[in-house]
Amino acid sequence: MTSHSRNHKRIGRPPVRLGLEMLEVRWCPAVSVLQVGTELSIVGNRADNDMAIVARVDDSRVDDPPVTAIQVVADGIDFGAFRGVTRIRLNTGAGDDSVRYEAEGLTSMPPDFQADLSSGHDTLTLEYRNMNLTARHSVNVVGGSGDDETSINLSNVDVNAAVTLSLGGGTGADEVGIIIVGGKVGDGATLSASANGGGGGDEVGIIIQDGIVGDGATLSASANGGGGGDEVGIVIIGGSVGVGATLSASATGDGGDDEVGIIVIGGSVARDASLMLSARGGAGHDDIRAQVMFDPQPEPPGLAAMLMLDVRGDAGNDNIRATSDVSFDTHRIDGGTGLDLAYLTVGLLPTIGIEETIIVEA
Ligand SMILES: [Ca+2]
Ligand SMILES: [Ca+2]
Ligand SMILES: [Ca+2]
Repeated sequence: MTSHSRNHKRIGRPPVRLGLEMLEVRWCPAVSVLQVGTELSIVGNRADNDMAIVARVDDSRVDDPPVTAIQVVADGIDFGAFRGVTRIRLNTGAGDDSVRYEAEGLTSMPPDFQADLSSGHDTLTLEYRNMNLTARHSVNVVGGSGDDETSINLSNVDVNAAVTLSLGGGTGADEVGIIIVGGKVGDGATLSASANGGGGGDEVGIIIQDGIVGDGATLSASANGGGGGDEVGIVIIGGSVGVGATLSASATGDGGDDEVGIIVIGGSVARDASLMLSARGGAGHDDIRAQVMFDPQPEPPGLAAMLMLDVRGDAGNDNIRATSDVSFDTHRIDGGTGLDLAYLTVGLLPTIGIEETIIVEA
């Protein structure tokens, strides 16, 4: 290329101007909160996120019927109130996250709740207070990997609908708990509560205190330790099972050497009602306890109701002890394979105090 043509090109090119452009100020919180239609999505990042989600009656407005507002505060930032939400989807992302969810005094149905706590050692507590659940409602929590603590408390909730609670710890040593105090399952309604530890040595528990299962209603509680050596327990204290109603409780250790227990203390079971209790060790050397202590007043359960007790050690060398102050219509005590030791003590008529003891060595 000649020097002439180079000069020619330089002349024809427009001058380049360099300059600085102002960057807009961007607000980048670690947690994103977005409502699309009736779904509220809350997503954390890789850091340890701290979230508080509160559902309560929106008292900033006068509505008839009153409207529910979901207030979200995450990592110290107030994201404001969201209305018209029928479902909350939460993913906390990696990191050791802490989430507290409260639904209090609502006059309409709270949003369904789905949470994935992802990796990290996470904590999630859910509390429902002073409200009626009058339609379908579901809570589904997955702890993901890490040692997670998840719990739901249905204190003082009057349940009149089809409600499904499912809490899963995932891998890691988790604590998973469902507590129902004074909950009522209305006539013909259904409450299904399931707590699963997943892999790892978990503590899994369901407590039902003074629960009322209405006529024809169903309350089923299932606690499962999953793989690993777990502590799994279901405790039912007081309460009543109405005419034609069903209360079923199933505690399973699953794989690993587990401690499994079911305890029933007091309460009443009406005629044509069913009480079904199941405790299983699953594979591994398990320690299994089933204890039933009814208050025989005003009517000893078992005389007019269907009572079933199913205790199994499954594979492994298990230690089983089942005691009851009432007789069961069907009871199965089965050590399964392995060298098991099983004791069954049943007071056929507790007022007279006759007892029958069966020792099974397999
Ligand atoms: Ca996170
Ligand atoms: Ca986790
Ligand atoms: Ca686990």
